[in-house]
Amino acid sequence: MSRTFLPGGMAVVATAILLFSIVAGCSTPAQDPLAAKWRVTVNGTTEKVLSIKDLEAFPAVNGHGYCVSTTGFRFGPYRCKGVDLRDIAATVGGIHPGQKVWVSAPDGYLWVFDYDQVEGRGFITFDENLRELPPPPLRIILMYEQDGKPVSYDDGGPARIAIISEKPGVITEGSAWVKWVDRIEIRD
Ligand SMILES: Nc1nc2c(c(=O)[nH]1)N[C@H]1C(S)=C(S)[C@@H](COP(=O)(O)O)O[C@H]1N2
Ligand SMILES: [Mo]
Repeated sequence: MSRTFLPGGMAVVATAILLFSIVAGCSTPAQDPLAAKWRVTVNGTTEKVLSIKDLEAFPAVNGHGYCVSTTGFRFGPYRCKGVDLRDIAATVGGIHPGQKVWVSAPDGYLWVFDYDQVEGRGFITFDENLRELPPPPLRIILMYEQDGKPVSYDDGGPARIAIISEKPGVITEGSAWVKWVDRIEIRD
């Protein structure tokens, strides 16, 4: 490389500006390029399209999330922040007894929650040793922050399903933690 694109001094300044914008500008979910483009379509009796900014305007729910894959690999524990699925459903007519919520992602993955689960009941839970635990009250959230940071793409961000509890150490099945959520449907 005998010739550079920018004179040395300008390259240093450009790098400094770039680094500054990464540190200062892109740390909140809505400003992250992936998060800025992300939308979820919510379908019930009406339809709404929500952005991360829209999610941030809902009442925020915080809790402990911890899941395990079918192969026994554990993800977490995490501090999870997001929006209760019931609050999201409420914007398109709500969810009523007997209905189900279909949550899907661009890779074709789909998970269905029944009404009881949306109310936080009927999940199988485990303790740290993967022994089944009487399930405490749980909440399903569409999580946009994990451990105080935007959810990374690798972790299923910008928005992923998390099943959370008030106290830590409650493990749920990873298959329900839909990554890269882009569609939520309330169905009979
Ligand atoms: N969109 C999407 N979400 C998904 C999956 C998937 O394949 N696609 N796999 C699920 C399963 S089975 C598990 S155990 C957890 C963690 O899966 P990972 O090991 O692929 O991260 O994510 C869940 N969410
Ligand atoms: Mo899994």
